[in-house]
Amino acid sequence: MLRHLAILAAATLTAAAPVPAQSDSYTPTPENAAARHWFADARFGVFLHWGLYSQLAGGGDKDIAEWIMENKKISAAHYERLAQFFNPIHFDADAWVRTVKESGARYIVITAKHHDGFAMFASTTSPYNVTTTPFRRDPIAELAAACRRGGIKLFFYYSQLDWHHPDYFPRGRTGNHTGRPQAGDWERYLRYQDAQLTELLTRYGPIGGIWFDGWWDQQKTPMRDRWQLQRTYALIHRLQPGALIVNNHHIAPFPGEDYQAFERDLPGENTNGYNGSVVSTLPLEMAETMNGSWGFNMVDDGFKSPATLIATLAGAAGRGTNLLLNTGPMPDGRLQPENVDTLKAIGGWLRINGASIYGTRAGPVTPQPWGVTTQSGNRIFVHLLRDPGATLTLPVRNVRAARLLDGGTPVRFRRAATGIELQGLARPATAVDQVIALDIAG
Ligand code: JFZ
Repeated sequence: MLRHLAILAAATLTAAAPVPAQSDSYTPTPENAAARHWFADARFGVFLHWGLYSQLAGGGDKDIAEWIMENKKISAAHYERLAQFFNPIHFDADAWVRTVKESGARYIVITAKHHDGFAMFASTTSPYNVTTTPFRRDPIAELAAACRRGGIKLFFYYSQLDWHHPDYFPRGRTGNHTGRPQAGDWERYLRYQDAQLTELLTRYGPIGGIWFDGWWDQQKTPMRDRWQLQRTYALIHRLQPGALIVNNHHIAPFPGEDYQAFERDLPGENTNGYNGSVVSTLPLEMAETMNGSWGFNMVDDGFKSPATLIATLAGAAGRGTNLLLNTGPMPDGRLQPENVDTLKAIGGWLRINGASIYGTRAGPVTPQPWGVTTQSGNRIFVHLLRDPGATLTLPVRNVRAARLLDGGTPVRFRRAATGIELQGLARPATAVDQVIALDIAG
């Protein structure tokens, strides 16, 4: 940061032309700009947390899943044993993709490597990868092929933080109970990371992008720019210019990042204390769990209802944000049946109401107690997430027609001083999200 300020100051003294701020210095390629547009249009993705930890299923603790190595202070040597048992005999990539398609989601983000450091893909950088387990197959390759067949874009979650690699040193906030020697070559770790990313970007066809996590582990250690993000991001954009980069660091995006991630909160909200208030002008995405857990947890039955999650999806769309909805596949390779049911229910709603979500941007009315608006061309969608009463005044002009999106029943309206007043509204108490489509003059 100080270095950037120094460069800016020096540049200001010598150059007459305005100096772009550091955050503007990255110009996306045309492929990348097109991918961002595709991404914002997609509006709904499925997040998959799957790894060695899935086998432990939280160990009976509702609050533990993919963090079990850290939470239970398991040494790297002991945790490695899990690789000897990994054999998800029911894994069927096409079945996963079918479920994702039935949910209406347009993309998948899967954990290629989580904090435990285990590569779920065939990596030649280290034997600590899925092909050295009894399973021997490369589930990432199978999923990439199934996604290609199914027209689903595939993104890779990649943890910069690593609880296993000895060269992840100096250690950060976590990973301090793994029994690794207090020594390591940080530059060698970065080379390992870049080598794995190169594999992910060259062996699985065109991918949607890389979803980084774990940056924050080094946040409180003295060398804050230890990550050399620009070097890693440049590598990715060079290998696949259309691949999008996102980093779950919970602060304002760095140059090179193509969209901004929010964790279990809508942009601008911060109920979990994870997200700062900065909402950038990049495309936005909010990741959310179906129960309380990212990785499979056998005792967490606190499943959010389809209605709740559809409201989250619409609420996100009304804020110009994608929903990335998580499910943690089970150790046998199947998706959790409860989650499959929920995904199908969301898909059922989207088949009828998808026009109010896909391809939309945030609508002209900011989020309200009754719901949100989205817009696509000359159509504005009013999402009634709660009963607004019989009439609703909206600051929208030039309305030609108003109809329920589901069924097309006309909705009465009259011009009001500030826009229009919708009349005779009767949102059924059982409605999840009653959508009214307004046609406006072009
Ligand atoms: C991260 C991961 O740690 C988690 O396992 C999961 O993959 C999720 C999607 O992303 O979650 C975080 C990241 C940062 C903080 C908390 C949880 N943080 O800074 O407090």
